[in-house]
Amino acid sequence: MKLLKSAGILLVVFGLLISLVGCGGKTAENKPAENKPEAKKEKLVVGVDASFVPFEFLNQQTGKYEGFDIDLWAEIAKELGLEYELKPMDFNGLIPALQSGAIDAALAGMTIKEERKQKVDFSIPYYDAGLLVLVRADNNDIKGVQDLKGKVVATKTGTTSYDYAVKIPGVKEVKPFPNIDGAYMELISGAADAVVFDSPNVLYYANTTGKGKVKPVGDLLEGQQYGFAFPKGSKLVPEVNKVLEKLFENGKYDELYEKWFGQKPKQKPVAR
Ligand code: ASN
Repeated sequence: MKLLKSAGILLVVFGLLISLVGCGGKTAENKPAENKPEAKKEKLVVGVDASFVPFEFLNQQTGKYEGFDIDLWAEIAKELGLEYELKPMDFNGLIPALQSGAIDAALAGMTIKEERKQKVDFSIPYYDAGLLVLVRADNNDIKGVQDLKGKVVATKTGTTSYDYAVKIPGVKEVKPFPNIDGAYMELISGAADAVVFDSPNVLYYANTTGKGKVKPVGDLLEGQQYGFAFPKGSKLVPEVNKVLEKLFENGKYDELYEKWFGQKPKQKPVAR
C-alpha cells in the first residue's frame, strides 16, 4: 500500500515536471512570434451566412460550405497565401462579430451600405444585385411591390430587404426570419403573402426547391452591390481589393460567375 502511494506521488511529481517543461517550451516557442514573418500566417476566422444560395450554403452530402462567395474567397486566399476556417452564423450576427474581432472577414452577399460602413470596412463591390418580390405560384393579385398594401411580407432579419419592406406603403406586417428559408416556408404555408429578398437568392430558390410553388413578380427593386466585410481598419481590405481586380481581369471571376449563375456577367461591378 505504502509502496503504491509513493509510486503514485512519484508519478504526480513526474507529471508536474513534464507539464512544466512543456509550458517552458511553449513560451519560448511563442515569444519571438511577434517578430517572425509567420506571425502574419495566423489562421483567419471567416464568418459565413448560414444559408444564402448560391453564395454560401451547406452541401448536405459533403458537409462542406459551397457557393460563389466561398469559391471567390478561396481564390483570394490562395493568391494572398491566407489560411482560414469558415464559421457559419446568422446574417444578423456577422457585423457585431466583425466589430468585436471574433471574425476577421464576412462572406454573406452583404450589401455595401452607408450605415454599415460606419461599423465595418468593405471590399470593392464584387456583385450587382437588387430585390425581388416572390409570391405563391397560384397568386394572381400580387403583380409587384405596388400590390403589397394590406399584405403580410416575410424576409430575413437585419437585411436591406427588411429595411425596404417596412417602408412599403400600407404593408400589413413584416415578419423577419433569422434565415431566409424560414421566410420561404412562411410563404409556402400561406402564413405570408409575399417574400421580399435579394434577387439572386429569390431566383435561385424559384428555380430549384421552390419550382412550381412560387414565382417572382414585378421589377427588380433597389440596385445593390455586394462586398466582403472586414473589421474597421483591417489591413486585408487593400490586399483583397487588389486580388479582386486581378480576378476581374484574368477571367477567373467570369468563370466562377458562370459556374454559379449559369451565364457570364454582363459587366463587372463598378463601385458606385
Ligand atoms: N444582401 C442583403 C443584405 O446585405 C441580404 C443578405 O442576406 N446578404 O442585407
